Amino acid sequence: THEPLSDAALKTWKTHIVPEKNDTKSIENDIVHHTITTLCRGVYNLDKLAMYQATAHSVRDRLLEDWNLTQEALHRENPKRCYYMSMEFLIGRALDNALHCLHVKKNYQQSVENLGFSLEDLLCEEKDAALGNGGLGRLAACYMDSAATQDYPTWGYGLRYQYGIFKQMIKDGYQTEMPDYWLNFDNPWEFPRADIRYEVRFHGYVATKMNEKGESRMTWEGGDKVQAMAYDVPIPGFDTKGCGNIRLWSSKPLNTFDFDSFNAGDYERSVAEQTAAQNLTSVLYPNDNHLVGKELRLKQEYFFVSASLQDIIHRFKRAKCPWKDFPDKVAVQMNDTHPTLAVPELQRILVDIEGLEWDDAWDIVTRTFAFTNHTVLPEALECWSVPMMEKILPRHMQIIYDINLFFLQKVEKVFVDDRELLKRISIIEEGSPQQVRMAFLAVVGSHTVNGVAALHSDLIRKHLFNDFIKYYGPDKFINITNGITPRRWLYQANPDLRDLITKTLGSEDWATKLDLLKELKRVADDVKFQTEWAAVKYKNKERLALWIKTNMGITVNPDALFDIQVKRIHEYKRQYMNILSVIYRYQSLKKMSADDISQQVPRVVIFGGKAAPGYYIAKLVIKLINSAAHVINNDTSIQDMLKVVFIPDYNVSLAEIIVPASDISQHISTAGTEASGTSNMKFVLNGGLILGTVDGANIEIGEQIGAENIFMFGVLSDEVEDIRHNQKYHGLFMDPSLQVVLDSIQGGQFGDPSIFGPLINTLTYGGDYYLISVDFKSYLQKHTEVDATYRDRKSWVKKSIMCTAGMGFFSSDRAVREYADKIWKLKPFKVEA
Ligand code: AZC
Repeated sequence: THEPLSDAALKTWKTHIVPEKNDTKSIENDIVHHTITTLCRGVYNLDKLAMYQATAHSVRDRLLEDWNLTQEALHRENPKRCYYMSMEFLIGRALDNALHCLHVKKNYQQSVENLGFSLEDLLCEEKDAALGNGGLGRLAACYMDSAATQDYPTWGYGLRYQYGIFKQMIKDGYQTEMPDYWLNFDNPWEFPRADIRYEVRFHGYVATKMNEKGESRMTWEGGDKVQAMAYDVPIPGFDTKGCGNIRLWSSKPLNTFDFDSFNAGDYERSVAEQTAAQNLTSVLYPNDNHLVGKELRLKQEYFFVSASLQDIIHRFKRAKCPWKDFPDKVAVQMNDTHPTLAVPELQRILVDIEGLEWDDAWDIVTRTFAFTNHTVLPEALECWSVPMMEKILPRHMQIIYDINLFFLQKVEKVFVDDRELLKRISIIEEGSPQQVRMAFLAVVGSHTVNGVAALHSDLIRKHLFNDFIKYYGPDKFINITNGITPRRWLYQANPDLRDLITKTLGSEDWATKLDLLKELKRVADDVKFQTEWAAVKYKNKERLALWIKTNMGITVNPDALFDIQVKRIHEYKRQYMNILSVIYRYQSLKKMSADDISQQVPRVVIFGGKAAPGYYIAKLVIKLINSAAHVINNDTSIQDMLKVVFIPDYNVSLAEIIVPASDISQHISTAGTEASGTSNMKFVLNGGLILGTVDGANIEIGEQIGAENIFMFGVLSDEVEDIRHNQKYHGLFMDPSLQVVLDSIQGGQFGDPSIFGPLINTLTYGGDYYLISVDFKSYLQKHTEVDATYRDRKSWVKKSIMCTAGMGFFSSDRAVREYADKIWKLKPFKVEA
């Protein structure tokens, strides 16, 4: 709180509007201004990077006005807000997106050209903000875009990692990792808030003391403290004055002198402690759908929720509302269980510090939080050992025990004497050591829990949270199917398709009302339109082919069928099955006469994705893909009918080139394992067909675009358990075509077979947990069907159009509206110019 400015000062303030003119001359002036002032560079010392930075700064000035307007208006009117807590935000690049949101791209293109550069070149100078692993982090970024675009007063909270997801390099066919130190140069897309800092405590002990009312309260004392400093990342909305924000926390050493914990005389050690404090937020844990229970990670999680809650409470207190109104002003969405410590943390603040009674506090907590589950994979469910928690967060551990005790007492009243149920539903899992089941804590601490696609939500109701439904009833558990932002994933990534759609529909309204795409169905049979549509796809394939040629030296033919699987490498996603089928195709070609080969549908099979650095089997899959690619791509006898490409370092920016170029993409997880998937939506939105299993959002995509426009195969999720059971007791049936493929690998056709032994064992000795041998036959059959369909180009193009036309439902605008209506009870808050 500061003294208000005098009226005169305020007037100056209000009339000083940051860049208002978007004509090319003004833009040029602004860019030059930044090269001189912000960068301190002369005309003879300007490279692309400097030019990018100056350009970015000039765009950021234009965003700032909207950012300030929005935050001021929110401050004044104080509507209910939502906070999206996520340990990951996989944003990618910001410049192109901002130019589109502000509708200034054309003029910027011209201005940059007038200054002697090309805008497309400059865009590539930007480093991706890669503060996420995969689907979960990218979803958070899409939701921030949609919340801003639809004027929902929503802020993201996260961590400002200095190292984003590692850079992947392929050496000798193997993945190697390089640190992604993305903040090397100045980052125009963040505002450091040196004045917004909070202290966060770890370790220490719990004591009792009297509060002002003379009541006895617990207090958390001693231990080590670090500071959280805020960095704000503006999130422009498309076509609106409103501008969203993601507040990222960075850990800093505490600079105040703390006599209690100061090691008198040990200077070196105190410097080391300071460095340790800074290291807390330095690196993003590179695991997707897999928990690695490291102490530093637990500290990151607490650091993140502690700083965020202090900030939220600080804002809440400014309006001087009573505590009971907190849930009417604040909704918190927990993106998976990573922020679940926010539940005991808010309870601790309310009871220990604010002096509320336990039950009143708990009522506030459970009306504030909601929780999104993103996975059913057991290895991804967070469990923290009780001894570790007790050491790092002693007071929280007590509170979790109390939350659990009161919860179990209530359950017990309803299900008298059901010891087994109590054991199953307990937040604490017995064992040595005991574990805290974070998903259960999140359920108990939330008013609403959601899954991310219809099948996934059904599965968590039936299995993971089934006992909770017995107690709470079904209404607490809902589905909100994921979505993607059409701005980045079509408007920006696929300019030619964007222009064709806009021309056909007569306006750009579809970019914010994606349901309008269904109007494309009217022209799906129109030959001229089909030709234009196919030409766009071809051009996008040429663009990708050029990228592959330039960066990897591999020639691929844009006339071939582009078959793409890009996503994190994981056994459950079955890239292994894909490469095995590619080898099968290769062997089939090898058996054909030259004449027959020339009659085949040429295919380019493209892979991309990172394996977690410690995930041995996933890394072997990458090696197998590259070994197979080496043999296949160099075999002239197959007349280029098959090419295999592993694109290194798959990331958001590469996805923007890859996604528009697919004829078909693969989403082939074992049924019941992929909660939703979101790249499936991106590909279909861009007119790519999909080959997929009956899993996640594939199912709903099929419903929306029509079963005739999607290639589905494989066992159903409710068959999986029985099949596994049978395999265990009656042994594995190895599909003969699969056996031939495995034999060729073991026979050394793709290099030293001993390398691949452990990979092959996952099928033969591992019990084929992901059912590759079970689905292989129907998978190959679908591939044959894909080839046959592709031969009929007219019908293929029509399917492609019907794909895009049916994707309205999968806009993240729709998803965010559902969150706002069903969970957050949040209204849009329009900011006027
Ligand atoms: C992913 C799911 O695997 C993916 O299917 C889903 O589309 C995505 O979340 C967004 O909901 N999950 C994760 O990335 N990580 C975890 C821990 O679930």
